[in-house]
Amino acid sequence: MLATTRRRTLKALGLGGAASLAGCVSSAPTANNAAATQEPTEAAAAQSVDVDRIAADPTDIPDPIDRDSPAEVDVTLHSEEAVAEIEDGVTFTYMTYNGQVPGPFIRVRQGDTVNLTFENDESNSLPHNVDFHAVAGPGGGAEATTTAPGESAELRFKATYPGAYIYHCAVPNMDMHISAGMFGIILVEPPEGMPEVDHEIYIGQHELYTDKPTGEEGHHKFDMDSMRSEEPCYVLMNGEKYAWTPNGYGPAVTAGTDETVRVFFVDGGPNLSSSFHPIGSVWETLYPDGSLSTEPQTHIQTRLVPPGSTTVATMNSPVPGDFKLVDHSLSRVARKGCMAVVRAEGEERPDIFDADPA
Ligand SMILES: [Cu+2]
Repeated sequence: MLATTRRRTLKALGLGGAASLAGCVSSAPTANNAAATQEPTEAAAAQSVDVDRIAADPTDIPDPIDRDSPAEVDVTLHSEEAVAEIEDGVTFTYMTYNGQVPGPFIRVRQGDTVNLTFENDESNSLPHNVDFHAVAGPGGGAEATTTAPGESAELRFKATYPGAYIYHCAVPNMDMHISAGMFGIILVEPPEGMPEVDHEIYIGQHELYTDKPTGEEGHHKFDMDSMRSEEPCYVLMNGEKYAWTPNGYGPAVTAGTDETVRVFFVDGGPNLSSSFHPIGSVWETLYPDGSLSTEPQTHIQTRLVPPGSTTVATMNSPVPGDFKLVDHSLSRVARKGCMAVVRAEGEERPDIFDADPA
């Protein structure tokens, strides 16, 4: 019975396979008149991809820190401009750290010294850098790491305060670079560490501004006008439409009904806040804005996460099923691709949830 209910829900959320309707940019052609207004010289065909999967693996997180003294940690971030698919048949030239969105999850301990090497790939076309909100220093390191294609820079910093922080590109067109994919999380664990959990996942939300309606096949170029008016064509979790759902690469994680999942969530933006909610559940514990030096809140249904911030939250489900992580501004879910799924497996618990009591 639960399976039927789940299918019905997926259909209601627009996951049945139908293409989204056009209209993310007021000046863009709609699906109905695209052929009439398309420029004949425009290379509309999807391009061959440089990266097969731009969506970062949500479980690709360094292990919790098992040290009781500070250390020096070497980190390399390599900026890469790369063509990849937003969804089937729709390509875009992303800007990334290490060829993935969001960028690599960096995990250190308060008091650690980070030796950062920042590389700008020689095949890139633009300068890039990195601004860490975990850095106590001018620009979060942005000026110190600004490099032209083919160059590299080094930055040494001490992680003086704990928390989960965004890092992002901060060149003058920073909104464009973040929108194209240049953001991630650096976690600075407090000296005592964090409570033990069974699973950890890493999800990054951001929005893409392109020159074609959502879902129109072909190569989408970045569109400054839709960014200026803050009307994105796509709002995504981990860089691709429904990437970590059963309709994409599969659930972000599969956990037992007796297990706890910790979600590290970052909103790259550059402009939209996320109303972060687990459908069919609540956040059991939640550290607002990734602040780990406060007590967590408990039983939070929806948490606003502004651009340039994070949240760290745990969830668990006593009953099996698929639990959709969404931005509760639900048009972004139904029409713009914003969703990830956490799957719970275990015994049915009709005393808690019974979809067919008759
Ligand atoms: Cu950049």
